[in-house]
Amino acid sequence: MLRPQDTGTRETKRLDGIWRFATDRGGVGRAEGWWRGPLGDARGMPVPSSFNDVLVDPQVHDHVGDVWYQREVFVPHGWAGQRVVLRFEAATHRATVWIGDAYVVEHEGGYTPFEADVTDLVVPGEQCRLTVVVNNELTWESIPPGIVEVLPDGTRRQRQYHDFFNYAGLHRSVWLSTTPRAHIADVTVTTDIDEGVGIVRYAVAVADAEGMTVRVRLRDAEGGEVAAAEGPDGALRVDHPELWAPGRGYLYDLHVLLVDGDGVVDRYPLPVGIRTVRVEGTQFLINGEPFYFRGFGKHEDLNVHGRGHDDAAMLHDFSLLAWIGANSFRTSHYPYAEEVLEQADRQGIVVIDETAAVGLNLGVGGGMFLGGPRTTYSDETISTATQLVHRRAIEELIARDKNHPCVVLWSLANEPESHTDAGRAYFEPLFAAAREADPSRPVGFVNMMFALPHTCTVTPLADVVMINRYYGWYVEPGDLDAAERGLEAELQAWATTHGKPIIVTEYGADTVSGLHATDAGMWSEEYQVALLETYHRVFDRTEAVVGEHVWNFADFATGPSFMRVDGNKKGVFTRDRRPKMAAHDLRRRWLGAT
Ligand code: BDP
Repeated sequence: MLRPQDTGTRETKRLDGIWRFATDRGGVGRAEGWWRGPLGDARGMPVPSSFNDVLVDPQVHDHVGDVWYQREVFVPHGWAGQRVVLRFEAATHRATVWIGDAYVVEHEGGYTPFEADVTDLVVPGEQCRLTVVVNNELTWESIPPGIVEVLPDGTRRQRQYHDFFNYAGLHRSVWLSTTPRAHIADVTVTTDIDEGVGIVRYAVAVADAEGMTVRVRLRDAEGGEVAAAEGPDGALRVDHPELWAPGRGYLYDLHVLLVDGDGVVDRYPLPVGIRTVRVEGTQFLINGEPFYFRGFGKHEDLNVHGRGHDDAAMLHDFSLLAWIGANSFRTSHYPYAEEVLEQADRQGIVVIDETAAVGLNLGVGGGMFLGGPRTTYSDETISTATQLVHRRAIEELIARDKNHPCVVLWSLANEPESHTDAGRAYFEPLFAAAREADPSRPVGFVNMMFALPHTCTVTPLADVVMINRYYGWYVEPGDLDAAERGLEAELQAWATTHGKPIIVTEYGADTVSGLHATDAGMWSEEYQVALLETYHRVFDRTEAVVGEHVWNFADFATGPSFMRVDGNKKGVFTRDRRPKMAAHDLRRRWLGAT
């Protein structure tokens, strides 16, 4: 699925702005057909944004169920004769869409785009009513999972198995766009380096284009043509290629043309970075060179916006990554906005791309439910129905992000139950699906401490070991000597048992910005620095460790919990992006800055 863009043959109209918005407290909107007319009792709500924190209204903030968005859309008169497409980049966690009275499309999964051909539902030069119902409930059949409790008075309450706040709404842009009727439907690019020559393999899918021809031209960053070919798939050879590399986001432009005789029917340019990714023994190789991941697990999380995309905030985060000397991050715990990946491509930042499968582990979350279910994989909990949704989430993620050079590794889940045969049975088909969808990149998942080197049943399926560890925080709290011993012993065991590269995808300490202590007590800035330095000593002694991603880049909002004070405070930056002491310390380690 190609992202809309303006080209010589395509036009776009972003439908961002303030939409009419209503919470459906009684859950009656679908039965009453709210899309058939203007929403009653509507308030304004910005798109893109989470709806939760914009208004000062606890009933909106904590709403569980359906919310309705609506606006009028003018379809440009010049679009007559074109194919018109409506696209949502993210509706969290599921949505159904109507134009006027007509049903258009529905989609499950809060972080991948969906679109529909609406040519027959709109009239160029006229206005139409666009209505979307977005549902934010997490259940056993959603990724991530959760439980909706219905209280005696009918109020719905969300229980979930992850700490970050369940932000919801239209988090990313909504687009109306055109393509010609005969059009380029998809482009897939993989790259290789063959004795110094760059190879760009491409495959172009077209629609309604019988008898037409595909042509591709590859241009360098200055616009000079370096290779060209004809046909829907093939390989381009680039002599003396400028490689895409960490810290150097060099991009070529693959110009795809659909031609009919001499006439260009459709054109679509795609940025392409030539690079290779391979795992060899305990090394993670980019362009044949050992790569060491320095960076963070992040969140899409901001004051007021929630998880809503914001270009200014995004560029500021990237600027902070450069300032601190990070070369990579993980899209914990869901696919991020496409703008983020585009920026990572340009900036040469390496990305571990993760699905929204977090909390598939009732051994952790079960306790929070005080008697809730404890068996993770069963017909009543994480079942084959969940697995099917998870599989689609993986396929949609790969379909969306396959062409980004920044993405070097797929993460299929965060901290699932992975020490049991049931976990292995659940994940085996998912690894197979990911490898089928993308044979070119390594695949992994993020392990949590219940599954150790000799008991983890899922790591054998993965190309790399990714582990989250909290020695010195949840384990051996306050005792960094014990933490150092425990961490070192465990990392050695991972290295010898599996012989794969190890990325420590989370480690950190909750830290209240401004809290200082001479004895480096827990929650102080001094403790965060001391904990990170402890881990770094161990990493530097362990050859198989090829990456350190501190948890978290910034403080972030969570649901209510006795373990959190105004959110998760493991950020190296505060939620408004001010550095804690640890940020300066990391900058010294990563950049040698003084
Ligand atoms: C890890 C989770 C992460 C949490 C973190 C924490 O992967 O989402 O925020 O713990 O507790 O287990 O800070």
